[in-house]
Amino acid sequence: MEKNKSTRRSFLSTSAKATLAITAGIGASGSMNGTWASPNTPHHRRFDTGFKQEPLPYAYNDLEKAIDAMTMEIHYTKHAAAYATNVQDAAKAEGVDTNKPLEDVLAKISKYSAKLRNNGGGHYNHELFWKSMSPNSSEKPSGKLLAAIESGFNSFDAFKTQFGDAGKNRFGSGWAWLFLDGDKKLRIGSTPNQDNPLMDVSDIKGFPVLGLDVWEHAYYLRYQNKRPDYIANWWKVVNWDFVQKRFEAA
Ligand code: MN3
Repeated sequence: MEKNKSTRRSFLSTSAKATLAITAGIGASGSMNGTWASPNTPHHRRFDTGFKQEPLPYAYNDLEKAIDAMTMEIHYTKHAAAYATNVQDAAKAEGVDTNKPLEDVLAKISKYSAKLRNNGGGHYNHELFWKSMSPNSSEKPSGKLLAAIESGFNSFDAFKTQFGDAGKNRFGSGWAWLFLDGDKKLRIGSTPNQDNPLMDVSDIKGFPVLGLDVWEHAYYLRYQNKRPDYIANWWKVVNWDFVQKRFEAA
């Protein structure tokens, strides 16, 4: 595998044509797990999102520490699946090339319909959300990400409080975010509905590294009105390895 990759790299350096072909191939797959990017591709493009729903990376009952199996199943197979179907419909109706990353559309979402905004955001946010959780959470970041969190928010606990408050104080439905702003500085914020920091219409702008769904459909069966209890338990399932990869790629 490693040998393959370096062969590809040296081949590329001598062939602009091949660069184009392979770049196009990556775009078409919409893979968030790609391990290669062209020299002109920003590193975070490795996390590009396609328009189709990807498989859940664990079982519905794997996150019981924080989220019950029925909530996971309904959330993934009904709510998130509907966003995926509807974003494809809207993209088709509005002439959007679905072989290109969804991120490209979100960056200029003001030019498109409310249907594309709501479902494009909904699809992107949930694809990120599933990957941001794991049954084998370390419950704490490490390395450069931990250092950046500690320097940005004083301590990991202070960060958790501030992020949790962003979720608790979001009136109605929306998301809490940890994101990198244009200066690559970590920031906390929240967005209403299915908006996110990639959107040109968003009050907060940047590259999302971690997002928390605070819509009632994400927690109501177990927690009812107690959103703060859901948020407190959610830290037990955060996939810090994934968050760290996004942070380091941005
Ligand atoms: Mn949701």
